[in-house]
Amino acid sequence: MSTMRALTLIAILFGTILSTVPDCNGWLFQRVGEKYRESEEVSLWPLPQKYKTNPAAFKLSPFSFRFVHAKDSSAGPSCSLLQNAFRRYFNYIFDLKKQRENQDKALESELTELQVQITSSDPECDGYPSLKSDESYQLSVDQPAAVLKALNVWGALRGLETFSQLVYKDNYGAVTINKTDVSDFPRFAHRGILLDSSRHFLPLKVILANLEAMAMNKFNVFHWHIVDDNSFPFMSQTFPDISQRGAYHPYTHVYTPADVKMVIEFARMRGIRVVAEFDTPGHTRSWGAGQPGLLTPCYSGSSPSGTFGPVNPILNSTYDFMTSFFKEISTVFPDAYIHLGGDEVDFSCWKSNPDVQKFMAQQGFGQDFKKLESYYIQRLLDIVKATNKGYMVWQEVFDNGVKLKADTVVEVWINSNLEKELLNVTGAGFDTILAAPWYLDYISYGQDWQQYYKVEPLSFNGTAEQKKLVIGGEACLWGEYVDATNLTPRLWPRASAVAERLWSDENVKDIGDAYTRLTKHRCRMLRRGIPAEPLFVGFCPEEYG
Ligand code: CP6
Repeated sequence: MSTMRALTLIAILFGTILSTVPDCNGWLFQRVGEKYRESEEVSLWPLPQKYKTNPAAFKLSPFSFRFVHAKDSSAGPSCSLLQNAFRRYFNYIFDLKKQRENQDKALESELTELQVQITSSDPECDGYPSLKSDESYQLSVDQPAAVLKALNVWGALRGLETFSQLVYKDNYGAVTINKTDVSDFPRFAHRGILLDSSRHFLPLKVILANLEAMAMNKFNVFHWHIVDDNSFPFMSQTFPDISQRGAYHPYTHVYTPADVKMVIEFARMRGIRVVAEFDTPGHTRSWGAGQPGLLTPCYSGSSPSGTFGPVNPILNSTYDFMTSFFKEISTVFPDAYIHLGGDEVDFSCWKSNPDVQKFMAQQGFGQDFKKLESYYIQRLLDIVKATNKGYMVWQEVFDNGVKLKADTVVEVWINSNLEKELLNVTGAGFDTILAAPWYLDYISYGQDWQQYYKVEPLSFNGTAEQKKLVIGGEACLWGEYVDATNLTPRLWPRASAVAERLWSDENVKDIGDAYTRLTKHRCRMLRRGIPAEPLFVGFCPEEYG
C-alpha cells in the first residue's frame, strides 16, 4: 500500500470519529462542506445542499407506512408519475423479500406518513422534464408525519430519493429514519450520462437499469449516442432501410418505435430527459448501406476506391434526406434539444473526391475543409431549426466558427486547452456542458472516481456571467470496449462521483467523507439490483445474507 493510500485511510478513520459530536440541542449539524454524522447505515449521495439530522428515530412498517398527497397539494392520486414513484420507493425502503416482522413495532414511535405537497398550480404530472425544470425540494422528517414540499413533480422525485436514502435498518433489523430536515437543489441544471448503443448494441434492459441508477444519483439527462460508424440500431419509420442494413441485426439489434417510447417514458417517470444524438457528418459509416448516395465516395487516384467517408455535403439530395430524417426525429424525441454531433470529421475522403474539390473551388473554400464542414453544419442547423428544436453540438462546431442559434449548447470534450475553450465558448455567450474530464470509458488501476470527483467545473478564469453559462456536465461511457456484460459495473459508482460534483455545493469536496458515503451508496445500489463495482477493499453488510 502506498503512503498516500495509508494516509487517506487514516484520514477516513479520524474523520468518522471526529464527526460524531452533537451540538447542545441534540441536533447534529452539517454546514455545507463540513463533516457531519450519520448513522452507520445512512449515506446521502449526492449530498444535499442543506441537511440537519437528530438522534430522535422513528420506525417504519410496511403495514402502516404510506406516501400520501398532502391536503393542499396540487397533485393527487391521478398523478401516475408520483403514484409510480411511491411504489418504487416503497419497495426500496421495505426491501420486501428480506423483510422480517418487527415484533416491537407497537412499542416504538412510528412514522406512518410522508405527505407530498406540490405547491405550483401545475404539478407537471404528464409533462416532460426540461433544462428549466425546478428540481428543488424541502423535506422534513418528524412526527406526526414527514412532509416533502416541491414546486412540481421533478423536485418531488429528487426528494423521494433522498427520503429513501435516509432510511436504514437499526441493529435489530427494524426499518428506521431519524428526525431530519433537508433543503436541497442542484448546483447545475444539466447532469448527464452518455451511453453509446452503436459500438455495441445495448439491450433495453441495460438502458432501463441505468436510467434507474441515474435516478438514484439524481442525474437528469440521458444523452443517447444511439448511432455511429459501427451500427445504426435506431429504427426509422421514414427510412427503415438504414437500420435494416446498418444495424448489427435487423430484428434483434434494433430499437423499435415502441422500444424508444419505453425508454423515453421510463426516463420521464424518473425526471430524466432523453437527448438523442444523431452525429453527422462524421461517424456515419453505418448510414451508408441503407441510404445509397448519402456518404461521400472516396477516391484512390482518379477512380472511386469503393469506400465511403463522411456525409456528402455537396449534394442537394443530402439536405432533402436530412430534412425528412430530422422531421421524424423531432417528433419521436420530445425533448427540446437534439444533439447533432459534428465531432471528429475526417477530411481525407473529401480531399480525395474530385467532385468535392470542384465544389470547394466554386464556393471559394480553397483547400480549407473546415469551411466545407461549416457549410454542411450550417445547412443542417437551419433544417433542424425549422423543426422548432434546439440543438446541442460537440465543440468542433463552435471552434470552426459555425453560426449557432443563441440557445445552442456546446459540449466540450477535448481535454487539452479545456479552460481556454470554456472561456471562448462562454465568452461568445453560449451555454456549455463539460464532458472532457469525465470520460468513464478510460479505466485505470486504482480509485479513478477520485479524479472525477476533484474536478471543479468553474475553475476557469471567466467572469461571473460566463460561469453562469456552464450549465452542467456529462459522464461519457463510449462503447468501444463496453457492452451489456460490463456496462453497469464500469459506469457505477464511478459516475456517482460526477453526480455529486454536479449536484452538491462546490465546497463538498472532502475526499475521505466522500469515500465513506460512496462506499455505502455503492452497497445501496447493489441492494437495489445495480451491480456497481467496489471502490476498494471491504464488504457490503448484506453480503452476510
Ligand atoms: N465517438 C464519437 C467517440 C468519441 C467521440 N465521438 C471519442 C473520441 C475520443 C475519446 C473518446 C471518445 N468514441 N462519436 C468524440 C466526442 Cl478519448
